[in-house]
Amino acid sequence: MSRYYLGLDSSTQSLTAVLINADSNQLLYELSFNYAEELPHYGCSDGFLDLQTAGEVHAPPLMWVEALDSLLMKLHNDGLPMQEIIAVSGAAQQHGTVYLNNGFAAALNTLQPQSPLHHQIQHCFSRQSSPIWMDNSTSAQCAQINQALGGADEVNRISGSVAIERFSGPQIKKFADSQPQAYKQTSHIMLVSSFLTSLFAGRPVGVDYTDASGTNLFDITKKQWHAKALHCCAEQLAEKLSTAVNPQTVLGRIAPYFVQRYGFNIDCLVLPWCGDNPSSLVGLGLVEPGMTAISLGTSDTLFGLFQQLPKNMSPWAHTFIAPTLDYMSLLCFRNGSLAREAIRNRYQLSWDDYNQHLAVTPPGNHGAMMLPWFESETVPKVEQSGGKRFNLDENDIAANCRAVIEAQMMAMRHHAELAGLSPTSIHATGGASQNQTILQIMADVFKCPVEVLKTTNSTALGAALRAIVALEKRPWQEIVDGFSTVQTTSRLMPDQQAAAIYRQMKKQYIKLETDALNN
Ligand code: ADP
Ligand code: XUL
Repeated sequence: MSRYYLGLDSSTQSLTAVLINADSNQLLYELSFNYAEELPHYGCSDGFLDLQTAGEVHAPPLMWVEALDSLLMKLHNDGLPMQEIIAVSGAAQQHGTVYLNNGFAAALNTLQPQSPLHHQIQHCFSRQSSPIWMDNSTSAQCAQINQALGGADEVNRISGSVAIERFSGPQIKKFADSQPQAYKQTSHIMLVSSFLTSLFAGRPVGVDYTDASGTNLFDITKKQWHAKALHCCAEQLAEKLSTAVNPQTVLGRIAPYFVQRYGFNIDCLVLPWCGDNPSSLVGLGLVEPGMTAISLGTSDTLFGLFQQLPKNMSPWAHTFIAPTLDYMSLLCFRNGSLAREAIRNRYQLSWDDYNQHLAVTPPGNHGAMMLPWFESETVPKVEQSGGKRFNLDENDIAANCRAVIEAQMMAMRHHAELAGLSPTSIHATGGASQNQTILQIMADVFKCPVEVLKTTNSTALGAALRAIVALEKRPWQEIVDGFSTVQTTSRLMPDQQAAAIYRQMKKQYIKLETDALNN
């Protein structure tokens, strides 16, 4: 019998499943289910509801549940070896909150296989829609939390992030303050991850440490809810959240509903779902401190593992507990491809033309520099958009092409260091990671190798790999190294001369950034 593990990823727009074989280290099956296409009756064209109130972005939790049933039915109908799946785990979009009444536990305990889940739990919600990570409507609550806990720096030190609008704590506070009756009728507050875990476990399960770190309510040093933070958010919050769970805990056997309806083995085990970013970290093979990933997408995201919290926590970074129980930092630079595209469009270039311009300009760009904030920026927080040029002629196309890439890499290195990350190797992903010229500048600025991996669906894959570690008690590195899709397709080494130039240039970049922030 082969050892199969199922990993799921409930993201903003879709639910994805991957099935892996731990004997052959292969990814056998991948399937995505798009909410908008397959479940149009929820009215979520991009996976969320279009609310009229400024900054509010919600999604219907029943849509995630119906997607889960539909996806599992597809796996079953596609003839997957459901009987041989040893364990199931998952990951979900972070920060979103689900509010359930006192009927939830009983409903989970008496699930009938003849009827889909969304019919059986539809009356268990004390709030019909869930605010998700795109919700930006809680600035007032963030200010109140910061004040109650002794300032933004203190909230950052305790919880790993300054109070942030999309984080669960401010969202819960807003609900408790504005709908006190509905809050009173709430028995369980879950994150998307723990809500979906509870369905598989057949009982309400607490949030895992990785996702608890995205709430502003969790003490990331002690790995437990922070009493004062809970208290300043809402009454009786500790009971409603229940104890946070170590992500490597085996929660027990899968609920009979899944055995009878989809043919899972009665002994199939359930692990807690994590946040999607922590899970993706594992799916990208980042399991040792020092390893870092950079995704060059619409925005650029950098995340990596480290062991010790820095003395001064960067206000721009989010620090989460990682699935390995190390720490991970996440930095999201809003101007990623947005800024690169701004330059490309300004001079009407193809990516080939762009790379030619990079090829004819030297590292250091003869001292020409840029602050690449073509849109408002999140790291560091800059409200006003507009790239700034220094010693750089706007008509010098080649120098502008190089300036934006060098500036982005300098900013990433500088802010990674502030967040406690000193990359020793970088795994590059995302649309622009196919551009080797850009990746070479990354290798030179960070002075470390940059690798491109085969991995797709790293979040769902990470969930399945976590389950192997929890059950087979094998080392993380051994599991990700053996896994065929976590292997490198190309590797770029830093050029020592260029790295020395960038070391000097970084100091100038930091000065430009600091001056701009102070003005
Ligand atoms: P998303 O954040 O939407 O998932 P992707 O990871 O798919 O984004 O990346 C899309 C971006 O990749 C595009 O906006 C484009 O600017 C960029 N891109 C695609 N090909 C190249 C290339 N050869 N060089 C640089 N950037 C590229
Ligand atoms: C991370 C964040 C998003 C969501 C979406 O802080 O808000 O990456 O996890 O998937």
